[in-house]
Amino acid sequence: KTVAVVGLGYIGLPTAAILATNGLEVIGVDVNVSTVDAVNNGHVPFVEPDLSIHVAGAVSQGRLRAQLETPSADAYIVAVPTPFKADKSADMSYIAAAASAIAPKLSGGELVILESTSPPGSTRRLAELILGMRPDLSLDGQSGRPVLLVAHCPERVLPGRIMIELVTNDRVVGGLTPEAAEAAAALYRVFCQGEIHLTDAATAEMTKLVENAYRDVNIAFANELSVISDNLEIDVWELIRLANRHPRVDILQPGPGVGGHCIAVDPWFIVTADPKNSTLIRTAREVNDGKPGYIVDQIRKAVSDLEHPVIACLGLAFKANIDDVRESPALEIVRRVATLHPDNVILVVAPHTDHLPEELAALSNIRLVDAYSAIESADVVVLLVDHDKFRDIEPALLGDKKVIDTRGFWR
Ligand code: SAJ
Repeated sequence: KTVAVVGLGYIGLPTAAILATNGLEVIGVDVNVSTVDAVNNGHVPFVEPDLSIHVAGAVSQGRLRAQLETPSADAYIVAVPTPFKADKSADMSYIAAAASAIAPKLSGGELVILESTSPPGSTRRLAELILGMRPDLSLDGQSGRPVLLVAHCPERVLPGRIMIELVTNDRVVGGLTPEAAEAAAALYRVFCQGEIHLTDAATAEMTKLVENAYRDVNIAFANELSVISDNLEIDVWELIRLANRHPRVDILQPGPGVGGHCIAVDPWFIVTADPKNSTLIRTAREVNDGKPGYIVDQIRKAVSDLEHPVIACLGLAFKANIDDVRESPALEIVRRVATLHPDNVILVVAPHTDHLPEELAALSNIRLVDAYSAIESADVVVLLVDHDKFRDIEPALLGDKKVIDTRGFWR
């Protein structure tokens, strides 16, 4: 059996590697030449624990190779990005491009799985795009036309733990037909030790979106509490710790906002699908998106009575212990502070990377330094990301500097 994995990003590459190390012949497809070259040399173009060893092993065994062209295969896993556009609707162009590349390669009987997190109806749309180009095929063998099996199997792995969670998490597999769901489940059973739950494609799409919206709503609750607590001069961390002693209360942690390519994006796909009825989900998004602005305002107040203040910002990534800055509230805060205070020096500490991301590199008042020199030179210290590496910083080092601690490290 040959599997083509279309899109070798944070999800596609781990999935390709794990299928290959479990004995399948896997061809990875990506539009990016440097990604294709890296994979063929056994390298991983981003940071993810244990992934390199899987990729290097699979490539050296000859079971995984990457190329620009979509090949003929028995199964296709589409793991391309579904970013949102300015109007918060999903950009389906990468899925459409994958459909166009797959369609001419089919001869009937193949399985096409959409893994990308997608708005409700996307799996059917993918099938319609392919069948539009291949009217000789059908989803159910109607009029004797060969079958195309189409299913949705959303990824649910946590960045930083992808290689473990790929194996241990349950999977939800939704088919456009029951046969498609069965076929997709059989493929995931090759490496997945969790339970595989079969359903229809639209329910599988919604399941994934709902998981992330659930988390977003809960983080919004914590973020709203932190603003209320500041206003009432209550320590929100102590408040949450105490409330969580109740057997049925489990409040999450506030922070500078919600980032990443999933939780900050997916709830919008629900809102766009039914704007009238998704008040809570939309409001949670707005609460979380409002948090960076609130922190920027706190920084503005802290520097207002200082002359030429130096501001240290600890952390850039969207969450702890990774280098990923996609939709990162920390990055957004640094960018806004540097732009608002062009005459002030902003010292940025990003322990998981050695360079500033593009969005910041152009701003001349930002310098990338280590945590200790940043704190030493700063008048205002802003803790943005709960990296383990920052946990060792003794509160005594902060002296009488002004501190904005968005993660409750130095209470
Ligand atoms: N955050 C808080 N407070 C918290 C927890 C998180 O402010 O108490 C923030 C983080 O700092 C970060 C954001 O939320 O900015 C999201 O981080 P996360 O660790 O909650 O989640 P992701 O985005 O890394 O991964 C999520 C996971 N979804 C759920 O837990 C429901 C993961 O399982 C999904 O596979 C992933 O989204 C995805 O790809 O959709």
